[in-house]
Amino acid sequence: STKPEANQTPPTPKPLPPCPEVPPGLVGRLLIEFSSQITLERVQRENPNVTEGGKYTPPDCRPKQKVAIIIPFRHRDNHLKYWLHYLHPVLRRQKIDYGIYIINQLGEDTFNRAKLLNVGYTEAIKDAEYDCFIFSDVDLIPMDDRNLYHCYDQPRHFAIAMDKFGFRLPYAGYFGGVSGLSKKQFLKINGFPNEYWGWGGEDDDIYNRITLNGMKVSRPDVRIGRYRMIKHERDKHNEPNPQRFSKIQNTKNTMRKDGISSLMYRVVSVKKYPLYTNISVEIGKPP
Ligand code: UDH
Repeated sequence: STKPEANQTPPTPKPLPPCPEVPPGLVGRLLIEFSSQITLERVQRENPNVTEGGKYTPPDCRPKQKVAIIIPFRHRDNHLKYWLHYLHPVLRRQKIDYGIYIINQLGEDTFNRAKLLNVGYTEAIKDAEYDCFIFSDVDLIPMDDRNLYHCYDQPRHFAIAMDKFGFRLPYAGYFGGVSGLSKKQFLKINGFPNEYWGWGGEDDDIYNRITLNGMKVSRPDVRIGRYRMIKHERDKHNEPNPQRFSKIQNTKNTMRKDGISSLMYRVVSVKKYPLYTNISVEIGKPP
């Protein structure tokens, strides 16, 4: 017949509209507690649209950015359960296109948070085309979903009002806990330092890198940037680094040679779990 067939070509899918600046489904202040036991099975059941490796894309709009969330990690499985339980629903409501990367330091040598974050950046861009990187400690849970986990015109500090600091910024140049940089911002500062072994100073070094490169830190309103930290004792092999005070005086001289440009490590395994991707790495030990 010559009659045109209505269903010959499959319908072209409607292009999704861009995601709105302010996601419509946010709830604001959240109730956060760490007394009930959480299982990963439950978290999985409650987040059915999160796909293998801990990835999510909003089904109903087109996000501007693709965000890699990078968590430095060793021996904190219980904290990770809470983090996944609270953050997956928040990130979904925020309509973020994201993937979760746990960067697990193998062995029992001194912990190195900033180097693990550099590893996370490097491994995430091998996995997908991310343009924003959010670096979060595993024990920090936002208390308000209006604190949007994407990147901004300037490097972002998210965790500005933690319970342990009386819900205030502890000092003007504080950049610890949860922070976010676009790919361009991250490369402009040569990533993070690799030479801060043990606790402390690496976040101040990153702050110095940002200001020395002509950028300034952007922050949410103090009523929105509130966080609960899961209480814990000091970890083994992450003692305060006595060199941190002198090292942060020297960022200007060290940042060009110590950073993403000098990063060395060995990936031992990459495992995609339902709620996150685990990357276990050897990063060496202090000289
Ligand atoms: N981290 C681990 N394993 C470790 C050490 C650190 O996963 O063994 C990661 C984790 O994501 C953690 C982050 O690195 O959230 C920062 O380390 P931290 O939690 O030790 O740092 P914070 O400043 O605590 O939160 C310092 C010790 C406080 C002791 C208080 C005792 N009352």
